[in-house]
Amino acid sequence: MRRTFRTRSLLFAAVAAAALAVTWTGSAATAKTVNGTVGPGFTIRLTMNGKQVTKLKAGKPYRFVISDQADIHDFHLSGPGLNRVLTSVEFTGTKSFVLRLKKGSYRFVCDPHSSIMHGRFLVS
Ligand SMILES: [Cu+2]
Repeated sequence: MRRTFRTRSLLFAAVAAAALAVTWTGSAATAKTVNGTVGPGFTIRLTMNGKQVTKLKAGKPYRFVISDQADIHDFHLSGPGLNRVLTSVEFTGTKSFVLRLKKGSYRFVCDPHSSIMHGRFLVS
């Protein structure tokens, strides 16, 4: 009887601590990850859980993890209130950004090859 109570208390404490940990690390930790990939060929993609991103929610934080796999491409994201080169042409590697997007249509391109390397998604 006593042992059961103690076990439950410990379990409760652990759950409470976990809940606090989430609160402390803030919204960035709870942001869903969106994966951007550009290169190594002439491709640019934006995916979430392996599926192409077509819509995201306005005002929610998303962690954009951009993998730039060539020094001839960049990853340029633009839309309402945003016009940002997330990875430059010279850069290769991965960068991470937590972004909150506004309602509207967003476009991502590789600037040097924007006629063939581009995509878009909606935020609502
Ligand atoms: Cu390119």
